[in-house]
Amino acid sequence: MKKQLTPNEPLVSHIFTADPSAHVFEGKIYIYPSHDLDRDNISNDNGDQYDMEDYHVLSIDHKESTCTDHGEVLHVKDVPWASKQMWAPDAAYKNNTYYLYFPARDHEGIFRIGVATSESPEGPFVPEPNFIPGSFSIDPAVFIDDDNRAYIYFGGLWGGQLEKWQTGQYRIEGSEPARDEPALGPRVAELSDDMLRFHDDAEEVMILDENGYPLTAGDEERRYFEGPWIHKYNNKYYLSYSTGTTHKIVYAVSDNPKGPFTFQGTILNPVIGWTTHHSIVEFQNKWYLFYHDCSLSGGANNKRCVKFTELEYNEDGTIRSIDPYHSQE
Ligand code: FUB
Repeated sequence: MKKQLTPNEPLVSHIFTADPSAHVFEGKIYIYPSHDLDRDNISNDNGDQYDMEDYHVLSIDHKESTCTDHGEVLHVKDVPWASKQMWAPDAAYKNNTYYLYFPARDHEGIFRIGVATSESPEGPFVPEPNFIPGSFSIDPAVFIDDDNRAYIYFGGLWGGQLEKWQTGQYRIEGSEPARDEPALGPRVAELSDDMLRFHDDAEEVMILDENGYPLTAGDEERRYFEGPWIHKYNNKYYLSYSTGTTHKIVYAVSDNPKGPFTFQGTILNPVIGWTTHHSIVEFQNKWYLFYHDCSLSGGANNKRCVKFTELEYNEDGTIRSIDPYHSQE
């Protein structure tokens, strides 16, 4: 299935898609999104309305300016450890292999992160029988640094259960810190050479304000909620993420892939719909933001569509804020 491309318009409209993770593989942009189903589920803070079952892979043919849907590449019924809710995935390439990282609830209802492999960026992907040991919560994002070391970032509040892991164990009663306490950060772990395990235990990523203090849990305009993404620009590491309750994509910068990161500003102002989720990729010397909104369904929070737009830097390395519904400048 192919569709003509226009910036800020849905990449595809024959299915609902969300949470786009974009990468350049084999000279094309491949997008690994969630696949929202056209169902009307109960809606709550636990995220039950996001009842996804499978993944499709999309790719952009720059010359023809079309987007292709390569079809279903992995279904929950083929993942032995997973029961439901195939949420935001990401992909990586190493060892002549394409890896698809994805969160889902296990048979106890706890979110874990799994990995599946393929010889092709288009899939299909074959899952490992078990989730990655030591993994938890949602929204994996994998970054391979210039030295070929790979890092996985993950974690999301509320439905994503991150606040339930504060002791290092899953505690059902775990809740967000008080508003004046440090906010919870995403987690990061270096991946093993085979990309199938954590090389060491996951650590919490610190996000600091302009005075070097951790952002607080009550600072909802800036604190981490879900959807981490890492990219490198001019030798600095940029961690971008959703603020959840204030519906923005913001970013922080560090000299080290594990942080601490210093908060910088907003990349994307709120879109139509509750969630916001993105990725950033460089292609042919331009930078692009992939994101989603709920415009295709007329605002249904669980029926989203993936879009893209150009992303621009200022001379000092800061990113120009994007208003999703007005052209830049
Ligand atoms: O798509 C389900 C969840 O919604 C994702 O995992 C979050 O990042 C949010 O976009």
